Amino acid sequence: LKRVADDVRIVQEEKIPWFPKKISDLDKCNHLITKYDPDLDQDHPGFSDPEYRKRRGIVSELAFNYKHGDPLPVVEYTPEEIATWREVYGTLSNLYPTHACRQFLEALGQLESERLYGEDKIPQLGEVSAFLKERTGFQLRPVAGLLSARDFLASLAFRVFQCTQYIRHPSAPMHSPEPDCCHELLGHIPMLADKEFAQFSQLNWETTIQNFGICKQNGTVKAYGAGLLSSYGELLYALSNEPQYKPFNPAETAVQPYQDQSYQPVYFVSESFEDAKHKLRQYSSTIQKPFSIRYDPYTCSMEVLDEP
Ligand code: NLE
Repeated sequence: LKRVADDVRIVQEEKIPWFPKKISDLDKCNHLITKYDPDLDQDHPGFSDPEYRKRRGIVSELAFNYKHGDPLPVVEYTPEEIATWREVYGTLSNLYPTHACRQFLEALGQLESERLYGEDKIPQLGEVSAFLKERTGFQLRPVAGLLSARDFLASLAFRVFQCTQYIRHPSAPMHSPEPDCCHELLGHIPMLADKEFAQFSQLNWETTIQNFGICKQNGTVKAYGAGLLSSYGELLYALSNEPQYKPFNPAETAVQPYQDQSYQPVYFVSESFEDAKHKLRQYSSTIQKPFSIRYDPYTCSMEVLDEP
């Protein structure tokens, strides 16, 4: 009888798809979604610019060659790239005080006062990673493009955030169809410097709300989604009265496809971070799993626990 039970267990285990168990396994979590990249997407602003595509390829190569434990690659940005950054940074800086949530503004203030962020240089991943590590234990690794949701979320479980290093095309600074360094550095990094948000990101999060979420704060609505905080086109649109708003409900947002070609048709509004966290916890407890998992922060690895 015991034998049968063992056999059944082995069969069950084989059905569970592979997932990273230790932090260096993230070297295998680099599956990209290529539909928005400039080589394949005809609507990408860089599609008909061979110079741009070549440059993006060189920067992406750094990420393909990266292995856990290597120093984070340094990119020597060109004056034209820095000009794009200046445009994005300058425009967004004027919008943040009225459009971004409190946690974001606090972290951005710190990044600026430590001179990591400013209009004149594109921050390098190494220094930003060190900043985050001291605050919330998050660290960065480079990625070559838009990651699959599975690999993206798996990295968060290790408090690792995967960042692109190339920059958007200069013809479209207000919105990029794919992540770029403006999106990572301005959209995601400041939020990951907030303790509560970092904790939340590691535990259970999902990609639509992480990129396009809005929350109520002091009687008005503010953006906390990274896709909004890095796109001044969409940031203005999302907080105008044009789009449709729905109360945040994990079961619904989890299946809402987001689209990067242009702005979202609907945005989900949380009552507060507290409330969003509570709702997500409740939702994730309804997801059936054949085992549970515990993150061991000393070894940076996952312990798989059998269900009692
Ligand atoms: N649309 C965003 C931006 O322009 O910064 C990027 C979204 C990546 C998911």
